[in-house]
Amino acid sequence: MNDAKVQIGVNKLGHHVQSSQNRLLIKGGKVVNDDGIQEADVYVEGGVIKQVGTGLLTPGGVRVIDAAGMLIMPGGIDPHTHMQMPFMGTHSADDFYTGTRAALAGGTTMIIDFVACPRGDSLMDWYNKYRAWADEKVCCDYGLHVIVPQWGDKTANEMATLVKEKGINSFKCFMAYRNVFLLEDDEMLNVFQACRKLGAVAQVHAENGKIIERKAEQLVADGIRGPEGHSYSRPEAMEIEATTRALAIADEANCPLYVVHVMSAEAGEAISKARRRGQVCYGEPIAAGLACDNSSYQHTCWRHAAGHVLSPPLRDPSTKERLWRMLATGELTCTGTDHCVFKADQKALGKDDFRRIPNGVNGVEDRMSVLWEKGVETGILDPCQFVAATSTNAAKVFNLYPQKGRIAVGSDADIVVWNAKETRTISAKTHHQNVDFNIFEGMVCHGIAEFVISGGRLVVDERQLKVTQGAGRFVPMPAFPPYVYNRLEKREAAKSAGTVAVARDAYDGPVIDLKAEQERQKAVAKEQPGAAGGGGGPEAAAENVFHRPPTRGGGRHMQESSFSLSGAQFDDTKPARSGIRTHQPPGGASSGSLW
Ligand code: URQ
Ligand code: ZN
Ligand code: ZN
Repeated sequence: MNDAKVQIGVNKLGHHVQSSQNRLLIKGGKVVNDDGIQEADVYVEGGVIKQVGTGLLTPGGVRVIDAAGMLIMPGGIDPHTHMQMPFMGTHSADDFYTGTRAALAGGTTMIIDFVACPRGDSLMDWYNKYRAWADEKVCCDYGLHVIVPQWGDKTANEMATLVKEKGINSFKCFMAYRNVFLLEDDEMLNVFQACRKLGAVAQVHAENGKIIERKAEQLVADGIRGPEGHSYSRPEAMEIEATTRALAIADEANCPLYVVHVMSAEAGEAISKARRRGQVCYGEPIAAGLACDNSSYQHTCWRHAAGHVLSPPLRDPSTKERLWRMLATGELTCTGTDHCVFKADQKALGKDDFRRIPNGVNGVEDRMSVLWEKGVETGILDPCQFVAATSTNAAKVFNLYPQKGRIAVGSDADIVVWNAKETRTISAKTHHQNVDFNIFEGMVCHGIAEFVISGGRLVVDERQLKVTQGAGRFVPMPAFPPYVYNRLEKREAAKSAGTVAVARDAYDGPVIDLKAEQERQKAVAKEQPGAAGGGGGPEAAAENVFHRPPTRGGGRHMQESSFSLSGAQFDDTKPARSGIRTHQPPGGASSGSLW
């Protein structure tokens, strides 16, 4: 791991006004936003962008950054990281200091991490814990999503407080990891409904955890204990099924849904289809899924294979291309990393049983380069789309825009000056992530973060990392992101317009007396030859199973299933009957034999 030049304990609030180092003029580059590219200089002061244009008038004592031939882009926003997360008996190895330092080294200037509250605990306690961990360590700005591992009044109240008072606007549900995070469908519906009411975005880890658990047990029983078992136990169908189910439940709740780490192309297509139906939903592929594949699970080096264990797992090599196409067309919206690293000795907790390998891979430092190389250098994305996928779209979904995700007057000075002409080779030997392995090892990438500005501070200066521990801020994310909720509210109104009671005269005819009807059926059964007291025949069984009364002719109601596994029908023993009357059939009494 590379050592950075670290300053510790610099006054958190004073960093915008500390020195003329914070008056920066970025000159000679091209400004890239999600909607256009222009040749312009950018002047930064007091942590915000003050001017964008040519021939700018700036005060003296300004540090000039030469961006000739380079791109000036909004710093990356990684909406999916897990720093120092307690998980599977250990903690992810990057904490909020090492993790955000690595993020900045790669051109990412904001992370959104997850408050990982285990089942049974208080969301608020864990939020406070995460704030305390992060506030003193973060080198760049950060926000938080909150994992909801259970449902109940307390959870509902805590969600409301988190949204109204604590800067939270997204909650994540897990469909996997039973007894820790997994929510049942009805619990998830409750969380989604609460999100809708509060103006939050629901997130989901979509995998059918219960079926996976069964498959994993079977694999271990069959003697498959290596990391390949992780991949075999989590087939794509389990991700597709859970994604489809989560989308349906979110639609039912009229809640916006953000599907994290979309690893399966078909799961991505389910999201895309839902979007085409008008549902407000988003999919997030991650750097790992866009650049790696499941061949790594077959590697004969255990560490290498275990180093790629994450959930959902990497898929077959054709998946990457399909995920890329969906990102390019906007069917998938944001890119994250799910950065959650574990060192060799931590991964080794599962050396004899893949179920105990802590799940997670690196990416927070690598995402920008990997996406540029695999997306822009290949002609799949243009630089504007790159900005959208790495920064602007996340800012819009999580209501940070245009404070974040844009180079414009008034926006935060979170900027990366990107040298797309040069390359670097990714390696665990040189990266800043606190882990002895890199899933992108050896990848040669165009795109180097030559200068990075975080909250107006120059934190990467000609590739030299100069971070300040604790200098980042918690950025509250307000409820009801307009990018998400404007359309959702209109759609909801249109949907409910079609759900109205039909005006009609009240029905005032007779209503069947079910009890009397049952008595009558029993009496009829007794009359049957061989009914043996009417107690144990098929009719009695039918009474317990079928809730509709017999048809007017006394026969089987054709809308009831009448199959039994033996092939018998419940009324097989009944002779054909006719002439059984109801007192007053619907539509009025009839004198014909039908009644
Ligand atoms: O599922 C996640 O998001 C975390 C808890 C672990 N990382 C992973 O394997 N995806
Ligand atoms: Zn997850
Ligand atoms: Zn995650």
